[in-house]
Amino acid sequence: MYFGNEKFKITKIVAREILDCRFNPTIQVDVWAGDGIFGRADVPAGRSRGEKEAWEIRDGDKRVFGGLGVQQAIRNIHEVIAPALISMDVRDQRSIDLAMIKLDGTPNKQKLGGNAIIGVSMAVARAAACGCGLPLYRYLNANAHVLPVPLLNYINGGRLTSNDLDFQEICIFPVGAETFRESMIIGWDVYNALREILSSKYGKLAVNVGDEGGFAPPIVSVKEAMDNLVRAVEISGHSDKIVYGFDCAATHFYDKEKDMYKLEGEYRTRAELLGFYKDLVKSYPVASMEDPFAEDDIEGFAMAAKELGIQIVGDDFLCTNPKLIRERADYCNALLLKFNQVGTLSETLDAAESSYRHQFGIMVSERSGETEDPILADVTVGINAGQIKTGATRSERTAKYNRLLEIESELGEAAVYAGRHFRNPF
Ligand code: 2PG
Ligand code: MG
Repeated sequence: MYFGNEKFKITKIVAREILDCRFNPTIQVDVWAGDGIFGRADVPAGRSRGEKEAWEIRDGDKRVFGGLGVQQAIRNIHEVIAPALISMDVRDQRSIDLAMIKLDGTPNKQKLGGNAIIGVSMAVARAAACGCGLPLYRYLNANAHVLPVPLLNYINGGRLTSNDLDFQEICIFPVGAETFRESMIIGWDVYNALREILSSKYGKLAVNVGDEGGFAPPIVSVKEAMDNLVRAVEISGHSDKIVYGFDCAATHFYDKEKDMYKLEGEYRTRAELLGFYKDLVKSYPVASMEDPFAEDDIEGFAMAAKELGIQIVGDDFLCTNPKLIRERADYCNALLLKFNQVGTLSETLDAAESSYRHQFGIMVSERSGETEDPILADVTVGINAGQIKTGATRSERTAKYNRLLEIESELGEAAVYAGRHFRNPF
């Protein structure tokens, strides 16, 4: 505890209802301390959520925002959380997060709401950085210097669109760029080449975009989607700089009763699905696969981690939860890090640290329902993560890229783009 410095003591916490990029309500939190210290954070929302995620409190009153309002979570901030945190030092992130965890008292933050708690937790960090006169990434880490490789989600499927592609995200990964800025230039070239290919092959409607700003063409087959993407990469002249990544989000095509996966219209056993993945890895330079099996399919994950020879990322499988990371570390080799899955910044940092100690790669991730808040860019650099996943186009996604461009120029020569070392930047 940092006693006696009035300047850093929390004086006021104010939360309000705002809208995310899907026009759904979410929470914005302002934290004030001392004399003019201020931090603000917005809470994102997932659509393809893991069962073990921190609980998101929604009002349920169908007359307002179809039941998705967050007024109760906001009341919890004003009436329960704020009174307990007033006078605490904004730099004492861990004690503040622990105080909220204790006030909630449930294992998944069900009482006060994971959405309420993470909003306060992030706004506290921003206020602390403001009070210290530092950008957030620098406040989090004096040695922050790694710029992540962006996993650019150019073909959207699954729950992010209305097409029939089962994989949720088909992405390029510009590992051969020299800088983050160059990764954006490469991204622009490929995105625009892909637009041309898709609209000439499938018609104008094929270049409408999904929830994360990638195209949502009427394609069912993963290989067909990949062939188009690979062609776009070839046309743009960047084949030597790009590998590929998927978020299979397999929880959503798993049939629990049959214990089978329904992919591209066919029921498949675990072994058959693994065979499908092996074929993909053989056919294209795939470097990363997220949630290739359902969230509790340890057997499936174990096979993928052992036999595919690529990065296997746990999203629903790990839920950014330090306990799950410990228990499941042998069955994947990278963490998808989403703050609101676990519900406090301290636990998010624990999850990152635990992942590094297990020799994991870390990919910091947006949610499909984002706001303009770019906080995840700062946290990505703050933990020197080598990878970020934040969709494709549209301002709630580019806000994160823009912040990374800003950080890269601010760091100047100290900035290191993770590139081909994305799993282990140094
Ligand atoms: C995912 C994410 C983000 P959501 O599954 O990785 O891309 O989707 O936020 O809906 O969970
Ligand atoms: Mg996912």
